[in-house]
Order: sequence, then structure tokens, then C-alpha cells
Amino acid sequence: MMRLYYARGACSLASHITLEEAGADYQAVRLNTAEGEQRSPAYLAVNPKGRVPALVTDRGVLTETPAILAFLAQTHPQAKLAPTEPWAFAQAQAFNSYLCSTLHVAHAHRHRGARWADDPAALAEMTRKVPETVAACFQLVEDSMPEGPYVLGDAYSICDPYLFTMSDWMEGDGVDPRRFPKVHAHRERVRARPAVSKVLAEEAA
Ligand SMILES: N[C@@H](CCC(=O)N[C@@H](CS)C(=O)NCC(=O)O)C(=O)O
Repeated sequence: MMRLYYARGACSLASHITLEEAGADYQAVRLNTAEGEQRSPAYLAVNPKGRVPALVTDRGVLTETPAILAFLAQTHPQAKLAPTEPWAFAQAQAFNSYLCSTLHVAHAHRHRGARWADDPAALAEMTRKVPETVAACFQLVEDSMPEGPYVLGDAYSICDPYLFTMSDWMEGDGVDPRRFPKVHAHRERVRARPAVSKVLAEEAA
């Protein structure tokens, strides 16, 4: 059985939803990141990066959301969570890599500025710019998104729970979701999926 380490409200939600959508055999273990559990010696022995998500598999521990999502899609092909044709799969990876390397990093400047600076003025400046930089990322997603219903078009894929996870952070980042009608509609469509409701209820409990 796989084991997912996650935290409430974190990017690990995308992996949690994907485990559920895949019908995977897994156990979800919650870490309280506000209390610093991700830096406990016990967890650092699982994931030396001190972050969630971490997926413990029979092959070893996997980290980084795009890698976890692709692994789950490929190990649960019956769930059809990613295209198999190489170019189409690369498009999915490009989308998820953008969320991971650019949108998530822009969002992290709100509360995690200490990763990059110590000067209080620099930290305040990083936080101040978050609504602008996060909105610029969502503008790019909005402009490149097909009419839907999903990120890749007709078929639900590993891109959808990841975009859902990030777009659910919008209000907290000071971005009005009504500026991005396709992303906003996508968020509510994904929220209505049974697997998503189930995981959200479990993480909120
Ligand atoms: N690139 C990683 C980012 C992981 C990450 O930054 N996770 C955050 C939660 S969204 C975390 O664990 N933060 C705790 C900390 O920084 O101490 C991924 O996409 O999986």
C-alpha cells in the first residue's frame, strides 16, 4: 500500500485527489506544517526536503508533484489520467511543470519569503507583489486553456487536480477569480467531482 504525506491546504492536495481518482491502494498521513512537523527528524528521514507531498511506494519515496502525478497516471492506466501519446503527454507535463516551477513559486512569496531573503523590507516587497505575479500566471493559463471542460480539452487528466489546487489559493493570494472565467469555471467543475469532494472532506476533518 502506498502512503501519502500531505498537509491541509497544501499542494499535496493534487496528489491526494489523484490517488483517489486512480482508485489506488493508499493511506494518507497528515502533517501539521504550521507546527513544523515537516522538519521533524522522523519526517526528514522520509523526505529530506522537508516538504509535502511525499509518496512512499514499494520502489522508494517519490517527491515533486508533477512526478507523483505522472507516476500515478502511468501505474493506474485504467483510470486514463494522462495521455499516452508522447507529444500529448509532454503537453500535460509542460502544464504541470509550469504550475510547479512558476505559479507555485510566485504563491510561495506570500508566506515563504524567508526562503529567499532575510531583510524585512525585501520580505514585505515579495509579499506585496504576490497578487500581481500570481495573476500574471493565471492570465497565461487562462489564455492557453481550451474551452474545456478540462485543461487538456475533453478528457480529465492529472493537470486538472493540480490546477484546481492552485486556483483554490487565488483569493488568499489577493487575486479575484472572476478575472479568469475559464479557470474559475474549471475550479468549480473539478470541485464537484466525487473524488474531489471526498478528499476535501477528509482533509478538512
Ligand atoms: N516542488 C514541490 C513543492 C513542495 C512544497 O513546497 N510544499 C509545501 C506545501 S505547498 C511545503 O511542504 N511547505 C512546507 C515548508 O516550506 O516548510 C512540489 O511541487 O511537490
